[in-house]
Order: sequence, then structure tokens, then C-alpha cells
Amino acid sequence: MIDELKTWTAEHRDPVDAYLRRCFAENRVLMLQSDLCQVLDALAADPASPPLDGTPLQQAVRHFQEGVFQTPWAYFALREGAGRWRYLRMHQEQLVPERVSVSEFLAFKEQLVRPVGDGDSTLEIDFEPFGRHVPRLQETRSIGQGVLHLNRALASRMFTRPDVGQTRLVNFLRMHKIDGQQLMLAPHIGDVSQLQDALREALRQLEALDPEMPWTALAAMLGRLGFEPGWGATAARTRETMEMLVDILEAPSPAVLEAFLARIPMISRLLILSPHGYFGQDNVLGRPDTGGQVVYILDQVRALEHEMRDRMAIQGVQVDPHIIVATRLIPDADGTTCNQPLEKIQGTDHAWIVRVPFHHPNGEIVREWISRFEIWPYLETFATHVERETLARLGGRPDLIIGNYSDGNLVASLLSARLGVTQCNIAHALEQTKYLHSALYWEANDPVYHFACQYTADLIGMNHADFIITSTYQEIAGTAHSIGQYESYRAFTLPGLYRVLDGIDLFDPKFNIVSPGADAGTYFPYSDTTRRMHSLIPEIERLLYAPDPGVPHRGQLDDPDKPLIFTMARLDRIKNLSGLTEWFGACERLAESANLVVIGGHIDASASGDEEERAEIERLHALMDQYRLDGRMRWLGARLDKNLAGEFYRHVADRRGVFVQPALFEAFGLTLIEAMASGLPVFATRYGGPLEIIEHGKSGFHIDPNDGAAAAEAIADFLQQCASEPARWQRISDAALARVAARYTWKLYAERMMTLSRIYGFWKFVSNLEREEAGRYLQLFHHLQFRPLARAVGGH
Ligand code: UDP
Ligand code: LCN
Repeated sequence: MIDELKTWTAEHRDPVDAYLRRCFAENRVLMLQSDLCQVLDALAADPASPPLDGTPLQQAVRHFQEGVFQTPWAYFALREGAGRWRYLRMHQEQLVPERVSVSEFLAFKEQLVRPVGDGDSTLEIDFEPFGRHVPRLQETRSIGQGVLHLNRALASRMFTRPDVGQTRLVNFLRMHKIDGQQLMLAPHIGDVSQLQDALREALRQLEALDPEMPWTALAAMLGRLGFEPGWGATAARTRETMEMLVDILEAPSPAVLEAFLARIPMISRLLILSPHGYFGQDNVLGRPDTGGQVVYILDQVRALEHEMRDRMAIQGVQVDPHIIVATRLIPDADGTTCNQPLEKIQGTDHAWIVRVPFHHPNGEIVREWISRFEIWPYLETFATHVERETLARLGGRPDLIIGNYSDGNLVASLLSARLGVTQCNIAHALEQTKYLHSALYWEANDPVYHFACQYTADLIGMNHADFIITSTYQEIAGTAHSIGQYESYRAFTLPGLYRVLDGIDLFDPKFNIVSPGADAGTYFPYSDTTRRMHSLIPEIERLLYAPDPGVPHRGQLDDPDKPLIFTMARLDRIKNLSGLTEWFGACERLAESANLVVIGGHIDASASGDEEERAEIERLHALMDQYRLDGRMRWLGARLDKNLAGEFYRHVADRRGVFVQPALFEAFGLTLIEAMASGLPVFATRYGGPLEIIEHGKSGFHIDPNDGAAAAEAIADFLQQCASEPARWQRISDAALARVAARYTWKLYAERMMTLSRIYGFWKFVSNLEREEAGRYLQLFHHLQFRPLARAVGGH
């Protein structure tokens, strides 16, 4: 693209000159994709301009993600596709597009915040060399299906030297034990030919037996041949598993390998890390920093326990899976259970929340909640304490460590390195895409956000993980027009600290898309009348319509017969509940056709301990005043418990209302899944996960939070259409239900997750993907960059 632009520019200096002039005339040092395109559109609309359609200039500008301007130079980052970036610069007068390296581009950008010194001695971080032995994906559309690719590549690589590959496989099969009980293969099966003989003999004997015969009846015979429990609960299942192994030893196909590994009873003890926030089961949702991640983990734990137990049982291994969710203990727990060291997770047999306090450097316990942006100095000691607790409670190492969010992923990396356990990361949300330019201006934002610390932790976490699961494709790689959340960590700079040339490779096979669901016991269709919780209706009506609902509120619905526009979220700025309030207030037609119900935050700003939340509370009040919304909007400063929330969505659906998710950016958006699973038509932000969850116009609608007027019109149109043609509402509602059932369920999630953890665990053991070199580099990075940054937070 750059070469074409160069050739074309040689003969078409005028349009390029005009474009650059207009860019510089904006007087902005940094411009984003939409700004750069707008400048081009304005130029194209100028009657004096030659036609630009289809020109290399137009093509290039459409791919520019960022422009940096300092006379006489303009530097551009050009995204040819997900993960494929080029950089160029143009001189205001010479107008010749020249390629520059990522390092030069970042260095130029740094000058916006730091004067140029003598020479450039900035530390450059580059993970590219460590990825050279990893079988990378080639195609953009394969991103997020890492396991498929990894299996294919490694199965053939492993058996290019069959003797080596097979021996490793045998060793792997001998290493499984649960509670002292040997599984799969007895230690005396020493080599491949011995195993093959034993398999032949076992299969010969199994053939003659009743397929339903239980393992207990087979154990003695198979035990003599060297087989331990884990092959199957019945003769038929055992036979199948053994045949798979015979096939693999003969000629390994990736599919058989995957199916075989999925059966190995290697995962029964999990450690899940989620240090920040209030992590509990009651009264915690909706607090700052405590939202979907908690819901996700609790549902995940229930689903995984179930799946682990079932898988063990079909393999004939009777074992109770154990799960620990490690979080911080908060002594001043504000009416929650977060001051209790131990809490059983409801709906499980052996899953526990284990809470470990943070400590001040003098050893004292930190008593109060602290924002996720400020917890960095406590994590290393926390990790040590969690390690001790985990080993004691599980009676040994976990089989898998799952990190959540930047802090949990950092702790997961420390523990996985120390214990040699497979590590899985879940980001939930990466802040670079939420807070624009937050890396470049890290110093200015440091008093509140400490992004340098967080982004350093993120790089350590994502590069250390054996595998990463994401809720959507675009979380990794974005769309044709927008950058993925992981993609934003590919190249960036923290001026004065370091410059990242290659922070994460989107084509690394460690990425897999595994989407969460909504608890099907709570969020089910409004039409499922037999399961509906009718006893909650009076409470919901009180919350919505009573003059005194019994919870802090503002506003009263003068005409309660209108359909409801419902939204619910934490009151972070990014959630943009104030945006929706404003669109509603400003659009007569919308405010005429519906009532707005907002659930979030507190009504009294002084009740909130969070800066962003307080500002949003004040803004909501101001908007309600400005647009005189008190008779048309109900704002509840309450947190609904799960059952009530489920029935609330359904109540809105009964009234043929809609759910709106107006966020400026939403990493995934569990409320959306909950609303859709209840059969509510949804309107949700086109920035982030909802873009992928909803098929626009079919199972819901995308809205642009930066164009509130259009969003309000779209909602008003829909409600008016539904008023005259009720089948319209029904069609969208049905399609929303179908979409969730097909794609977003915890059952699908747990199956996938258990297969992935086995496969990555296997490859970690048998291949040289140990990432040892990267591990050492990360250790240095942790000690030399992360630690001092973390210590500086809160003056530690
Ligand atoms: N939630 C709630 N009460 C509130 C706000 C949120 O119960 O006042 C729940 C909501 O039902 C959902 C989760 O918290 O399960 C929010 O998850 P989401 O992914 O939408 O956003 P996050 O808060 O994680 O950014
Ligand atoms: C955090 C977020 O911000 C949401 O977008 C996700 O849905 C949630 O975590 C669960 O992954």
C-alpha cells in the first residue's frame, strides 16, 4: 500500500498536498482513524478537489489508524489488516511517503510528551524473537482458533521423529496421579513397544467382553497389563480410548489426538485468581470494579466443576474436583462477606472463595477496598500467600491456574512460573482500548490510574500464559476498521519508560475464543411461564412504579403504561448511562413513546467512594434536571440480586420494552447476554463485544454511542414499529433467544475450556514450547520494570 501511494504521489502531488495541509490545519498533534477519514471526506467534497475515489491516497487513509503531526512531519500508522501494521511519514513540502520502522514511529510520538534528548536511549521491548519456534497462524480469519492450528502443527512436528514423540507421549501418560492414585499407565511401562504390545493384548481381551462391563470388573485384568484407571468407566469406553492411542502411535491425526487428550483425567484441581474488587456472592455487584468478572467467574466455576466431574466419571475415575477462587480479603467489607477468609460457592460441592489479605510494607493488613488501579504494590506478597494457601488446601499443586484481569493474570504468571503449572489468561477488559492514548500520556494520568504499571503487568501476563481465552474474535483482532483489545498491546510506547516494538503476536496459537453465557437457571425466556418467579412481581412493580420503592431512587413514571427502555450497569463513565439519559431527554419522540429505567450506582453522590462514579452520579442528576425527566424516568440506586434481575428483564419483556447498552466501549457485555436470554430486544454499543454478539437488525441492533441522536431515533423507530406491528418485536426477541442458545452458554464454555486445558497442558509437557527463554526475559522485565513502578504506587 505504501509503495502504491508513493508511486501515485509522484504524479499527484496536489491532492496529497491538500490532504496534509488540511490535517495540519486541524492543529492537533494526534489524530485517530475517524478524524483522518473526515479530513479526506471534507477534501473530496470540495468542488475544487480532483476525484479521490479509488485512489491510493483514499485507500491508504482508510487504513490509517493514527496520525502524529509535528511540523514539518506527519507520521502515520497504517493497519493493512488485523495485526499487520506499517508505518510511514511524509514531509509537509517534499510529500514523499517514506516507510519508517515501528521504533521510529513510536520515537516520533514520544516527542509529543518529552523533548528530544541527545541520542535515543529508550529501552525497547520486543517479544518477537521468542516466538520464532512457535508455529504461527497465517490467516487473519484463523485468529482465535489456536488450538486447532497448534494440534496440526505439533502433531506432525512431534512425529517427524516418531521415536522421540512417542516416548514423550508415554512419559506423559505415566505422570498422572490423583490423591496418590496412579492413572492411565503404570510406571513400569517403560517404552513404546511395550505399550503397543499391552494395548494389543488389552484390546483383544476387551473385544470378548460385555461393552457395559464397568471398570472395576476390568481393573484386575488391565492392571496386570500395566493400565491404571482413566481409560473409561466401561469396557466400551476403555476400548475406544485405547483404539485412539493405537491410531496415534501408528499415524497421529490432529483430530484423534484432540479427542484422546480430551479424555485424559488430568484436570481436577483448579486455582482461579481474581484479586481486586469485592469478590463475593451477595451485595457486591454494581460496585466500582465489581461487575461482570465476578458473575463470570461464579458461573464459570459451577460449569467447570460439573464438566470436570462428568469427564472424570466417564473415564471411570471417581474423584471430587476442587476449585479455589483466590481473592483479597477486605476487613472493612461494607456489609459484604469479603471479610471472611473462606466462603463456599453456592451450587458447587467443592469450590471455595479463599480470601487472603493485602499487606502494607510494614506488615499491617490493608483494611479497606482499593481501586483496581492502585493494587499493584500488594500483588507479589499476595501471590506468595495464595501459593501457601493453595498448596495446603489442595494438598498439592493445582492442575491449571486461571488468571482474570490484569492483576489476576500477573499473579497467575508468578504462580505458574513457580509451580510449573499450565496458565490460562482471561482479560475481561484491557484498558488501552477503553482509555484512549492512556499509554502515551501515562505520566499525566499517573496520579489516578497507574497505567504504566498495569500495561507492564499485562505484557507479562499475556506473554507468560500458555493459552489465552477471549470472549470474542474482536477482543483479539478487532474488525476491519477497529483495533482489537490485544492488538492494542502490539506496539505502543510509555515515554520515559520503554517502547514496545512487538508486545503480543495475534497470530500466536495461544489465542482461543471461548465465549461465556448467562446462568440458564436465572436468565430464561419471559415466555417460560412455568419457571417464572411470580412471587417477585410485586417487588418489581414497587421498584418501578411505587412512590416509595424502599430503595434510593429518583423519578416517578407518570404514564406507567408506556414500554420501558431499560439499562443496568456500574456507573463508570465508560458505561455511559448518562449518555443514554441525555439521548432520551433530547429526543422528544423517544421520550414520548417510552419510559426510561436506569439501575446503577447510588442516588446520593456522597455514598460513593469512587471518583468516576461520583462524577457520573452528579451528571445524571444534572441531566434529569435539565431535561425535566422526573416524570418519565426512574433511576434506582440499587443492586438487584440475581433472581430479581432475571425477573426484571422478563418484566420489561412482558411490557414489550427493550434493553439498551450505551457504553462508549464494552469489552464483552454480560448484561446483553442476560437480556437476550430473557427474550428482550437489545440496542448495544458497536464498540466492543456487542458488535459480534448481535447480528444487527436480526437478533438486536448496534448503536453508535458517539451519535446519540441517531441511537435515540433508532430506538424510537423500533418502538413505534412494534406498536403498530407487534410481530416485529417478536421476531427480534425470538432471534435474540436463538442467538444466545447457539453461541453463548456455559455448557459450551466448560466443554471447550476443559479440552483446551488438556491440550495446552500436553503440549507444554511434550514439546519444547516451554517458553523458557521468554520466561527469563519476563522475569527480568518484572524485576526491572514492574517492581519499581508498583512500589511507586501509593508511595510504597
Ligand atoms: N449487575 C447487577 N447489578 C448492577 C450492575 C450490574 O447485578 O447494579 C450485574 C449484571 O447483571 C451483569 C454484571 O453485573 O451480570 C455486569 O457485567 P457486564 O459484563 O455487563 O459489565 P462489567 O461490569 O463487567 O463491565
Ligand atoms: C468485564 C467487562 O468490562 C465486561 O465487558 C465483560 O463482560 C466482563 O468483564 C466479563 O468478562
